[in-house]
This record gives sequence, C-alpha cells and structure tokens, in this order.
Amino acid sequence: MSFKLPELPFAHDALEPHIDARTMEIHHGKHHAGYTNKLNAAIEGTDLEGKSIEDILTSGTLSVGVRNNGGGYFNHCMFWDVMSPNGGGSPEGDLASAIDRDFGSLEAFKEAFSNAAATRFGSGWAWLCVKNGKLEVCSTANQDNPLMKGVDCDGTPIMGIDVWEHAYYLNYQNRRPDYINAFFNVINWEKVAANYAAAV
Ligand code: MN3
Repeated sequence: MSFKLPELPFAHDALEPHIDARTMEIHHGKHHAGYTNKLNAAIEGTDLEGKSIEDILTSGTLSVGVRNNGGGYFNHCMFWDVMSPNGGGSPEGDLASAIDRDFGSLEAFKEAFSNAAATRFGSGWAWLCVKNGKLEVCSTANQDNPLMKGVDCDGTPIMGIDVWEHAYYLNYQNRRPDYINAFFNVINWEKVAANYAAAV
C-alpha cells in the first residue's frame, strides 16, 4: 500500500484570478506528485510503510527523505482541501467564535496569519493550529508542519498556506503579500471549520 496523489477537488482554473491555472497544474501535477512518489520511495521496506501520514509525521525523528516528502505530501493535501472556488468570506459557527475569542476579531486573525506567512524567510508554510483547545498562528520552514516533533510550532493544523515561490511566482513574482491577500478569497471556511471541530 502506498500514498496516492489526491485528485484536486476543483478544476485547475477554478481559483482564478486568485491562483492561476498554470500554477495549479505544476503545483499539483509536478510538485505534489513528486513529494508523493518520493515519500513512497522513502518509506518502502521500513516500519513506516502502511502507516497513516499523520502517524508517520508524529512518529519521532524522521529521516530527511521522510521529513521533506512526508511533510510535502501532507501539507499539499491540506492546502487543496482548504481552498474552494466558492470560498472566501467569513467563517461561521464555533470556528468564528473561536477566532473572535483567541484573536479578537476576524481582521486581527487575518493580520496575524498574513504576517506569519509574509515573514517566513525563504520557503515554508504558515498555519492556523489548535493547541490546548485554543487557536494559534505560526509558521514552519521547508515542508515541516506542526505535527512534527521539534518544530517551533506545535499543535493540530487546521489550515495552511504554502509560501514557497512555486506557489505564486508565475502570477505574483516577488509579491508574496499580494498572493497572501488573494488566498483569503479562496479559503474554504466550511472545511476549516470541520478541521477545527475534529481537532478540539
Ligand atoms: Mn508547494
């Protein structure tokens, strides 16, 4: 049994103009596919084979290959899931209440999340996590994520944004903040709320 590249839950061009079709084709079909294939190669014949990706990532000290490609596999699965062509707007229900409780307002959350994403030097991700029942924002380098031990950002991730240049460079070049602003227009808040409900 090996990991499979998940189908995108929408067409490549469905997130335009916020995220362009060519970026989605390469990001999903090349980058995510590459992490998936390399993860399978890295766990083949080891005691990690057959485990869930969550169990692998939380299992302790990971080899470089499992860390980079297992992180890349998980992170991109979550990324596609938390975006939608019908996304944007505002969260509702328990997630909306928790954002108000832990950040003060949706605007204050957006500012904290944008800041984490914009200030991550080089390649990495920014996250919305649940830690001890509370929402927190943080960021990780490379393909690390909050499930891994020893990263400076721990909790259960419920939403992530990819800030590697491959995620935005074709359309936004060096303008990472514009890409981050555009991401808010495609957030699938219903999915993030479901992730929140599962995490608390
Ligand atoms: Mn990526």
